[in-house]
Amino acid sequence: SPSDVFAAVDLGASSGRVVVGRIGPDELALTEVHRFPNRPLRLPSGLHWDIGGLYHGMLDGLRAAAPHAPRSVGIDSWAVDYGLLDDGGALLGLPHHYRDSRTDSVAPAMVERLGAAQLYARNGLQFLPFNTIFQLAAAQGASQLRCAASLLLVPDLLAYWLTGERGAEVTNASTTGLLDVATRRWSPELAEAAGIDASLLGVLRSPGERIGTLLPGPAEHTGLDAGTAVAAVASHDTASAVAAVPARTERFGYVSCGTWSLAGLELDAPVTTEEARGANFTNELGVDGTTRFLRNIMGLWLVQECLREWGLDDSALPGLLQEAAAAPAFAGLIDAGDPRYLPPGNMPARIAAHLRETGQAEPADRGALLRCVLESLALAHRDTLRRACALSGRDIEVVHLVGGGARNELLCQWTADALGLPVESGPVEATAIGNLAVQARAAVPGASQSDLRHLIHATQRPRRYEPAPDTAAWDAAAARLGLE
Ligand code: ADP
Ligand code: LRH
Repeated sequence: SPSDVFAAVDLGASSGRVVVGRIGPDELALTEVHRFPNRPLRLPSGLHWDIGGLYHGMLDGLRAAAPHAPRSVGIDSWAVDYGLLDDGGALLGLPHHYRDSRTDSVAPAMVERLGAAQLYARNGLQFLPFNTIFQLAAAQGASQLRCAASLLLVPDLLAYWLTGERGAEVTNASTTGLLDVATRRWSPELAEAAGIDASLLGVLRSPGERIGTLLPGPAEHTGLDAGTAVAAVASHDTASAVAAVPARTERFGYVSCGTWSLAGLELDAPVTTEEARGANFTNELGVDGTTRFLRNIMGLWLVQECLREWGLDDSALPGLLQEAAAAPAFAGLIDAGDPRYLPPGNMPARIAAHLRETGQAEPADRGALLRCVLESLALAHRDTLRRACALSGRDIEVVHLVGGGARNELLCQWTADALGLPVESGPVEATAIGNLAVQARAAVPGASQSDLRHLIHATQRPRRYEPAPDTAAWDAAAARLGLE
């Protein structure tokens, strides 16, 4: 058949899904066969991922995918977090959640010790307190780390449970802080700095490589053919999302907008200048050896945590967004890149406190609070993309906003207005599509990334938001926050 079927397991911080894709030269048809919530566990040992629940969600999804007879399965998830295995392959405790507070003081102390410039020259990463290198430093002395024989990032851990094969997919490895930005190999010096034996780190594999086939247990549980391949994809969700940006020009910026907003550019090579470090830009690896030059913005996490505090879920969003649209413009603004928003809890109160501290009025109601968050996110998108262009010497003519945030019309329009550039929104499921696309390219040699982007554009038409005629109001708002 000219079309092939693949399955994507895509684990986001807020939910997991399994998507089946039928892909051919002119076809990209998606079926979401399973979706499940991703609920972290707060335990005496800290904030953890419910890795068993996620494994179950994946298997249930693969069972729903089995009747479609996928040729291969690919797994992606959020970055940086890992499980440790002992020498027999047993998991040593629940993986920590990147929002756990145990790195709070360890991370800055480690940067101080190693030197921020030296660290950036070596790994090219923005400072985020949860980078794996800092998590490992925080775990020094823990019995689990002492007993560990290997460290597997979350998608690699799940792939290990499916296939029995261990390894480290390179796009996700590039988020750990342990990969050398120049050689794209594990850095023995950085492993030593993190206090681990470099032998813990798995053999690197690239998107498109075959990991293995299903073990009898998962094959039986899911009903998938035992010969079904598990393929390495761009297992960092953001790398998959960027791979699926339906760009038709090279002059594009992107915002991968879900729990986080990851805003930046796709480059041929890293930018590790002192200016890029000062602006806290990261150089993560994309497919085909590209660099994702971007910065993390708190994203829709701010909204998710307000909803949670109010006892609501996403189904309340359409109504609340109408209230936000009716609330006064630019009444209160926050820095949506501020690390104070990293931990969970009390989000509306924390935002109100931030507004008070900066001499601004507290929001009158939920609509006003939501407006503050969305305008602030649009300003952060603008600041980040403008700086990315300045730092890399590149120019853009369009911004692609993909992920769940593409459903938020206010955020898309305001991002366009703030930047004075058109925003093309969607696909909402860019990450799953990027996961599937890498599998399809591996199965059908010769297909290029740009062919795939055109196919995605043709089959998942983005919605276009034209910017307002001038940016004066947004310029003034940006100036209030000291942003570009
Ligand atoms: P992640 O992959 O990080 O878990 P998603 O890309 O799935 O996140 O995006 C989830 C976000 O999408 C939600 O937090 C919410 O803000 C947004 N969203 C979901 N449904 C809607 C909707 N109907 N209208 C506007 N935004 C929505
Ligand atoms: C988005 C994401 C992001 C990382 C964060 C930990 O889901 O992978 O790219 O910085 O989670």
